[in-house]
Amino acid sequence: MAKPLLIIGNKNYSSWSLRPYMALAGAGIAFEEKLIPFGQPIGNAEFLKKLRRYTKAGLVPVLQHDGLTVWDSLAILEYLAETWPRKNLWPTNKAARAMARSICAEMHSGFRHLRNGFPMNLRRHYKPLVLNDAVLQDVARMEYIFAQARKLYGQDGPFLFGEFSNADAMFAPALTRLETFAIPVSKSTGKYIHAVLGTKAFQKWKADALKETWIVAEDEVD
Ligand SMILES: N[C@@H](CCC(=O)N[C@@H](CS)C(=O)NCC(=O)O)C(=O)O
Repeated sequence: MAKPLLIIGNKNYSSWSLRPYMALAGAGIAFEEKLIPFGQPIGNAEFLKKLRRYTKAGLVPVLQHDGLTVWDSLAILEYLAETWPRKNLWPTNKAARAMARSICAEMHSGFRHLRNGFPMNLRRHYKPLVLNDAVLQDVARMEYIFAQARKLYGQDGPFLFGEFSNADAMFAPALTRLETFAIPVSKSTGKYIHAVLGTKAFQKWKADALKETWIVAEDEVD
């Protein structure tokens, strides 16, 4: 089968790009990547011009494979699971799969307070900040999800559903935020963060991110 091409933004900042990258690399699917740097401000004409070659949607990530174009992280995760079924990117158990899909959708449309106030920025490590109630609620909800998935389906490995799945890929950027912003979490969440951020897939992404020199002012919190 031809290798898919994943089009992404800056590895230091592009949280949505990290998700399909983690799914591909975490599942061991061979792929090519094309990075289009954001520039200033985000959404600038130069970025959009380069991206237009692949999609008119105007956002990364985008996947091209076998003459098809798939855009938006969640659609890409679905496409990968369907195209490489033996990689079990969705859990094989139906109830686990239903939960995995639900929490991925919840991440895709929710956790706004955490996502908006604490942008992914892998090169920074912040001192603990005072968190408002809305952010604390996002973190509590996320930790509850993690605990439930691990308790019900996590017995065969360190990830949410035991083996690595799309759910771990989807939450990976949030885990980086919990770490870089020194957000207090339970011991079991800490272990889960360690499992995902310790994968070869994430370590490779991070090593590349740390070599980048582009600064995106909107994603720098002071
Ligand atoms: N819901 C979309 C969000 C994609 C998104 O917001 N991508 C950001 C980068 S992380 C982007 O392309 N920003 C460039 C811009 O806003 O011009 C997805 O899941 O793929």
